[in-house]
This record gives sequence, structure tokens and C-alpha cells, in this order.
Amino acid sequence: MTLTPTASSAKSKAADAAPGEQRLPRTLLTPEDHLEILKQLYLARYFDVRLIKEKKRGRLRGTLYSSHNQEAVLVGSLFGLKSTDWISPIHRDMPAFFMKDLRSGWDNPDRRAMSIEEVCAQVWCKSGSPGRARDNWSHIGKKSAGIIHSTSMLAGTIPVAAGVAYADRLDGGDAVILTYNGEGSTAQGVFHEAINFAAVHKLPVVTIIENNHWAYGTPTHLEYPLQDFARRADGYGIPGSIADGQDVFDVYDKVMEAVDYARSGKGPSIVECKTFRAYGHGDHDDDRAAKYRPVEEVERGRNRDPIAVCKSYLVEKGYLTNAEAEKYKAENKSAGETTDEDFPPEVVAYLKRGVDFALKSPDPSPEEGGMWVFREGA
Ligand SMILES: Cc1ncc(C[n+]2csc(CCOP(=O)(O)OP(=O)(O)O)c2C)c(N)n1
Ligand SMILES: [Mg+2]
Repeated sequence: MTLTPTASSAKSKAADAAPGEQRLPRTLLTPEDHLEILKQLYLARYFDVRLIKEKKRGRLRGTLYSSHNQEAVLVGSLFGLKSTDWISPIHRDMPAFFMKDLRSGWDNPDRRAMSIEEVCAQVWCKSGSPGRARDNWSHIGKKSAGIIHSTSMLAGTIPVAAGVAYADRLDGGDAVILTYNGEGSTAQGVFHEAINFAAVHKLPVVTIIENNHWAYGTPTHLEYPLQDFARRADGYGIPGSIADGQDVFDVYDKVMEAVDYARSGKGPSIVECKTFRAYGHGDHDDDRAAKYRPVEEVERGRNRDPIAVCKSYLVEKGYLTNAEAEKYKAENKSAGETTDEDFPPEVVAYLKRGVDFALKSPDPSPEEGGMWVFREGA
């Protein structure tokens, strides 16, 4: 597969819509956009499998919260944002930090996101990384990139997102703020307070619920009495939609509808993306998860791989030939089963840049340990 449009597809012209797709946001995407989305799915997956392998070899510290099999939620929701929009990722959204605004060019120096180098330095606990080795995961953010700092307190960033939206509106901006939350975190009091505030003030906040059916070891039927977490929206009089979280184009459609609604001043909404967590809550939970989750459920969940779903759609649309779709086979494999040959070379090269930077960066000096903790001279 060359990740460029097949000869038959017209360059830079919006895709031909099938009858049922007439008014969907995806109909404005070009064939190149469709292939770019597939490439981004590979990038998110490659980041995850590489980190899983590094962790298993004892080269990374801390806990790893895999986004394996949940990549379509990130790629589909980020793809339609403007550079000036904001996001607030959580523990399972690590690729979002460097994939925001990726559509403006992987090597665009003005891209409003964190760089792959910054994120890798963070994961490898290096000096100069945003967290400076206090933590090697998602407790980072960057105001200039439009990324709200992630915290450990589940749902704790939604009030911050509402505040950012409020401030931006007062400044005359048109930014939309996308917040990511696991379905478990929707039971937090702060989730309700923040969404209520956003609804009252009609703030442009889109809350994505990544429903992977487990909150640590708690299944959804013990988290919420209804099946669809999108129904949370009913309590605030705001729209709540449901996306197939394994289908990147369905996520794109539902999130873009919510983003357009928010940007036009109508207010917040919720998009529930139904997906499946491939591994344990974190890597420390992998062995336990294998016991508390029924084998059939895990197989069913893992078998609907977002890369495979995306490829079949692209083949159906005529943007990818069957032979091209067969070339890089990252789908339906565990991290350990994949090799670099399962990914497009440009994806492998992109992450290598980040990893090489991290490995070359020095470890933090012991003096940095007290930085931002104790006041100088106190
Ligand atoms: C307020 C709060 N309570 C509990 C925790 C501990 N905790 C961290 S992640 C997690 C499960 C989250 O589940 P979910 O929101 O569904 O996200 P997922 O991990 O499935 O992506 C829990 C209980 C926490 N970080 N914050
Ligand atoms: Mg969950």
C-alpha cells in the first residue's frame, strides 16, 4: 500500500457519497483525507505497540495505559478540529498529545500540538520533558498547543475545559474544546457540575465518552443503570449521540456534528464512542484482567479492529486496492505479534525520530527533583 490515493480517485475532490451518506461530514473529505486517516490509525497503533514492547523489556518505568484498539476514537475525533481548538486528553489518550492538528502536516513546525520528541522524552523520563521524570505518562499539557493539562482526578478537566471555552468566547474566539473521558468517570460529581455549567452557558464543549466497557475491573452494568452513556446528556437538555468507536469515519461524523453545533453557538453535547479495551486497565492489571473478563468478550472486542474496519471501507470506496490493504497487516494482532514490517515506513520513521530524541536526551539531575515543589531559598 502506498498511502496515496489510487489512480482512479480524483485528487483533492470531496469523496463520492453513497445514498445513505448524503449529508454526513465525511462526504467533504477528499480521497487523500481518507488515506491520511488510515495512516494516522497506524501511527497511533505503532506508538502503542512500541511502548508495550519497551515496557515488557524493562526499558520504561511507571504504568502504561494502552490505547490499543481504541485508536479510531482519537483519530476520528481529532481529524476535523481547527488548529485553534483545544483538547483535554486523559490516561488512555496518550497519542492525542502529538496527534492533535496532525492534519496540518506531520512536519509542520507551526502545528499546534506537542511534538513526538516532547512526548517520547516524557515517556522515557528525560530531562527537559514536560513532566521532568516526576511521571512518565499523561500528566502533561501545553497551553500554547491548546492542550489542557491532564490530571489524575477523573473528569477533573471538564470544568477546566468549560472555563477555557468561557474565556475564549469572552475574547471573541470560536474555539471548540474536546474533552475525553472514560465511561467510568461519568459517575464523578464534577462531571455533572461541569456539564451543567457548560449547558447553562451554552459553551462550546464536546465531551467524548470513550466507553470501553470497563472502568478498571468494574463492568458498565455496575457503573450506570442504562446501556447508553449518551443518555447522560438528557439530564442537561443537551444532545447526546452514539458512535461506533471502532469505525473511524462514524466517530468523525458524530464528533464533527457536535463540533459544528458547538462552534455555531448552540452549546455543549456528548458523543459516546463504543469501543473495547484490548488489555488490562494498565500493564500492571494485564494478568488480573485476563481473569475478570470473559474470554469470548475479549475476543469479540479485539476482533473488531479499527484498522481493519477502516481498510474495508476504503476498499469499498475504491481508494485502496485489496493488494494495498494487504501490504501492512497491523490489525488483529497483539502488540507482541507485530513487527515494523506491519506498518508503513513513514509511520515507523516518525516514531523513531521521537524515540531517538528521547534516548539521546540526558536523565534529569537530582536537583530537578525539588523544582516547582519547594520555594527557592525558603
Ligand atoms: C476521582 C478518581 N477516582 C478514582 C480514580 C482511580 N482510577 C483511575 S482510572 C480508573 C478507571 C477509569 O475508568 P474509565 O473512566 O472507564 O476509563 P478507562 O480507564 O476505562 O479508559 C480509576 C477508578 C481516579 N484516578 N480518580
Ligand atoms: Mg472505561
